[in-house]
Amino acid sequence: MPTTATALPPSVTPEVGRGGLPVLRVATPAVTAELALQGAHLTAWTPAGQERVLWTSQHSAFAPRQPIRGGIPVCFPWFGPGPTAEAGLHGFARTTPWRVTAASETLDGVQLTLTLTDAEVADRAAWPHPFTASLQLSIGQSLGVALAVTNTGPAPVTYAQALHTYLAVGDVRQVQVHGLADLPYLDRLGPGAQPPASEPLRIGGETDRIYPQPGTIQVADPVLGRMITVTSTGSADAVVWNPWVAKAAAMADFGDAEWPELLCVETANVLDHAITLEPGATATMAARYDVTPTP
Ligand code: TA6
Repeated sequence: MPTTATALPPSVTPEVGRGGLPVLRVATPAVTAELALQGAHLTAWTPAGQERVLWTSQHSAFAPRQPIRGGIPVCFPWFGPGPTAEAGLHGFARTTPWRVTAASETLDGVQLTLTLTDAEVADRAAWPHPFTASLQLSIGQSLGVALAVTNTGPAPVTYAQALHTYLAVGDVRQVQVHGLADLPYLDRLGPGAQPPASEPLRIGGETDRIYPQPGTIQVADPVLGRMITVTSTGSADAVVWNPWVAKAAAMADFGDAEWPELLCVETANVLDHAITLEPGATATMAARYDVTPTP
């Protein structure tokens, strides 16, 4: 079990989680959360008085080097299929254990920093570049997640990234997504580049779209009576995804009847917006999630 490289505040407890994966459990009067060290993967975040805000499949694998289906997968250093046939979907960061390198608690909640370097990645053949990545989380009534990547090598390096956030919703067919109007988007289901659609976006089928990052996206959920606001910085793309019926049924780690329970709103730099870092440079991409009750 990877140990934490730093002392933990009383509200953060290391435990053996599902499938034997080491996790940190966060519990304060304001919030509960769970983070798997594998992938620095936040698998649960529930502000006091709210329903869970992050969705995780009841059928997810929890096993070494297996992706966790739900929460906030940290997709790095690529998004989607890898550079080689052997390279897993969405990069190696999400299936590699990270180290806890800082932990503290304030009135606003718990702050955690986890770190990953190239030396700790078992198989870097698909992307053999020196790097240091850190994920800073601020876990309270709101959630802040920041992914900083430093090029520790002697040559420029290019990577793609996403905070692939699975938001829990009451029924995806009834949510309205605001903030994407007037934006052309890439429909990844085949049609390709599309003109702006009307506001708000409603989900009526399998949806897999990349929008030029608008900055703030709001998911209005009439079933759970809340609005989730996603505010991103340092990202040029937003990905919106729901597998709908057929794709959910085709995924072994996704329950056939789970697809109405979630909508992925992902903060990303992908495709033409991949990041190129000069030696020694650092780039940070961050997202903040706020939950407000709605009448
Ligand atoms: O971001 C959308 C997407 O690329 C979909 O095409 C689908 O492959 C999904 O990600 C899978 O994400 P996950 O992180 O759960 O493996």
